[in-house]
Formats: sequence, C-alpha cells, structure tokens
Amino acid sequence: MGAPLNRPILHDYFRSSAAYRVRIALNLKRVDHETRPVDLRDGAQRSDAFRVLNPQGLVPMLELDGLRLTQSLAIIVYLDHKFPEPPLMPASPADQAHVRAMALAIACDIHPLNNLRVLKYLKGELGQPQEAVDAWYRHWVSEGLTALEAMAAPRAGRFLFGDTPTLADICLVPQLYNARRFAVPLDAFPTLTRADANATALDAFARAHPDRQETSA
Ligand SMILES: N[C@@H](CCC(=O)N[C@@H](CS)C(=O)NCC(=O)O)C(=O)O
Repeated sequence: MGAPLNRPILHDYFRSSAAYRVRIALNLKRVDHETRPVDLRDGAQRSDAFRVLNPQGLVPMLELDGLRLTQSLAIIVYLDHKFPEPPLMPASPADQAHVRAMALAIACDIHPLNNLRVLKYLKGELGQPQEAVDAWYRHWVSEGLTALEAMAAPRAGRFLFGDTPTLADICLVPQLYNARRFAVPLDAFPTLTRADANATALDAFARAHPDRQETSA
C-alpha cells in the first residue's frame, strides 16, 4: 500500500551522512514520514528511476508538499521554515551567519572530498591503493575539523553554538560518525566531541543513527 497522501517520503541510505542530517532534522521537527532505501552499494542512486527524482543521483531526496527536494541543507532549511519548532537557527542574522558557516564548512568543504564516488574514483580510475584512499580521507577530515574546532570554540556551549542544537550540530554528528569509521583521531577536537556527545544523547539524533535504521547491515 502506498503512503497516505501528503506523508513525506525520504529517499535514504542508512550510512549516507547527508541523509543522516535530514533524518535528524525530521526527528527534531517530529515529522512523520516514510523511508525508501536507496542502496548506494548497488548503484541504485544512478538508476534511471532514481534520477527522475534527483538528477544528481544522490541521496537524500525528500518528497514533500508535491516537491522533490534535494540537497540536504536545502531540505533542512525548507523543513525549518515549514515546521518552525524547534528552530534550527539562532534568531539574529549575525548568529545565523556563524552557524551557517560551520554547517557549510562541513557540508561544502569536508564532505564532498570524501564522498563515495570520489573515493571510488581515486581507487578505480586513478588506481590508488586503499592506503592512499584512506590517507586522502583522513587528511581532508583532519584539516577540516581542525578549522571547525577553531571556529566553534569561542561561542560553543553544550552544542556548537550555544545550548540548543542547530544546523551546525546536524552536520557535525554525521561527519564525526564517518570520521570514526575511518579511524580519524578526534582528541584534538574537544569542542566538537563535546557537542557531538550532547547531541547524540538526544533522542532525535539517536534515532537517526545509521545502526538504528531498518536497512542497516
Ligand atoms: N551535497 C549533497 C551531498 C549528497 C551526497 O553526496 N550524497 C551521497 C551519500 S552521503 C551519495 O548519494 N553518494 C552516492 C555516490 O557517491 O554515488 C547533500 O548535502 O545532499
């Protein structure tokens, strides 16, 4: 049976950190939704059927309000407008710029360099050994997190900015999950690991964890 009319549909992959961000936001906003897994290991994201939904061939993709929303940050900003509580951004434009800068430091400057298709290209077409691919991953994550630690530290509280979770924490938690999978040392990032620990203690973040998804394997 199909989803009830107007029930949002998240096209998701349990280990995708961009999809993980959207799962967190949907949970924080308490948006009831259906999940449709797209198995990136099988290349399902590149199928013609999926490219009709997202021409980029990437997850996440959210069907909501008759829209086909793509790009995790665009999706989350849309959710934040449509479901204002709890807000994912601080009130003042200056604080918003700071939170957005931290989120973008992850989503634009760390994550794209380490995406599945980038790592596969390094190993496949460019013939790099697995150790080189792992070194590439760790290099860009460590460099990016070092900058993020310096950005966040002066104004962090329990979370990356202040004492409530924002868009920046929504990007941080999946990125640190990934960093741990690739054994990136995190000792030099006390602000980031504190925010991560406080966020993952929240039910909305915990339920979005890859190991808690039905299709995780
Ligand atoms: N900037 C995009 C990134 C989306 C993205 O890279 N998704 C990855 C999973 S985290 C994906 O679908 N990869 C498929 C592939 O590399 O073939 C967003 O934030 O939504």
